Amino acid sequence: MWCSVLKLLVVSGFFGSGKTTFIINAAKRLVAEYGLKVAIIVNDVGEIGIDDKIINSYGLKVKELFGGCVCCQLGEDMIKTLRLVDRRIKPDLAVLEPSGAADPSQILSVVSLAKNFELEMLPLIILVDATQLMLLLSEMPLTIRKVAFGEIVLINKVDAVSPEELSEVKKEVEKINRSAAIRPISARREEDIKSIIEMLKIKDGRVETKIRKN
Ligand SMILES: Nc1nc2c(ncn2[C@@H]2O[C@H](COP(=O)(O)OP(=O)(O)OP(=O)(O)O)[C@@H](O)[C@H]2O)c(=O)[nH]1
Ligand SMILES: [Mg+2]
Repeated sequence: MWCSVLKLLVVSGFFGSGKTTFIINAAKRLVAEYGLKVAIIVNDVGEIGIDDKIINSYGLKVKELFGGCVCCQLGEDMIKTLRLVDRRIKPDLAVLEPSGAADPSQILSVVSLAKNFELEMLPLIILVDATQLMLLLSEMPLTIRKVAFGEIVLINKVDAVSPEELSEVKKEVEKINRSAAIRPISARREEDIKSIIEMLKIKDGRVETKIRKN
């Protein structure tokens, strides 16, 4: 019996860290250059999928890319949504943007609970806003500790900080997460998106990277 496996990329991070910007730019590239069918799953319908301005400016084909733009909350609903996306859209890759308040460890445990359902997680990406990290560390230290769960930590908005500020932020991120691949990027820059996609090892229209399998 043929059995599909849903490849899932989770792009987490605090509010405003640049998740949507990263996902849209990465998805656009995955569609155009790798020929992948990408489903984007966000918490808020309307957050990205139906904004005409974004769609037009990126020249995206709405149905292909946003076919999977569905409401999702953590827990059973998330699994139901993933199943639905798998069955109805059959994407090569599903990209999930959890709310900025979501706890990445909770997402991982929900995913591991998925039964009778083939799901492969790509490395968990966590975005950090380089312009906000020092402030968040002092005001909301517990929130920023969640960065420890990332397998790839993207220090975003490097265009908006000085080299000195970036190096300070990088040191702090390294203290919080010693095992992640840490990359400074601007989610607005094509070349940065390209290099992160290369880390996901996509070959012949297939996502090869496989970190977890439930
Ligand atoms: N300077 C700069 N701004 C960026 C970059 N990436 C994203 N932004 C801006 O940061 C703001 C938040 O970006 P989003 O992509 O909406 O962030 P998000 O994490 O999806 O936000 P929420 O869904 O509200 O949590 C927007 O105004 C973006 O244009 C970047 O690389 N550099
Ligand atoms: Mg967003």
